[in-house]
Amino acid sequence: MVDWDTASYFCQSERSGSLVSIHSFDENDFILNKSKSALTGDYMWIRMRREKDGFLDWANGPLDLVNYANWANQEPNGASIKEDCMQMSLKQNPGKWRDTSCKTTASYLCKRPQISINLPSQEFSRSHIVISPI
Ligand SMILES: [Ca+2]
Repeated sequence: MVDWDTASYFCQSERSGSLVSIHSFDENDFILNKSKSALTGDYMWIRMRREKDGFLDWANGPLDLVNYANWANQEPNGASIKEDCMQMSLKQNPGKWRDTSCKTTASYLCKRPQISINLPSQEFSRSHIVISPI
């Protein structure tokens, strides 16, 4: 379990990728399922962060559209109390997102494009590899 910065740095430096970004219900489900075999703990980091301008964005990785979210009830609720990093719940509220302090610790998954040819590019699970950090 590590804080958001450590997780993000590990994915970039050790896995040539980034923390997971999520762009559809299917992708959210895919990652939740992947977490069940790969991760421990109640939450995992995703790459979404609150930027200085207050907007949520996919930080520290490729430019990705913010086109999907799966917030838990009453989340995100931490704009005024520095809950600037986002997590996905694994146990209590599986698949739902929340904002929380970037300094708390959680598990994480890294994502990187699959290097291959003749890929059906729209199918997430074949166009990307999601890997556990350890
Ligand atoms: Ca929150």
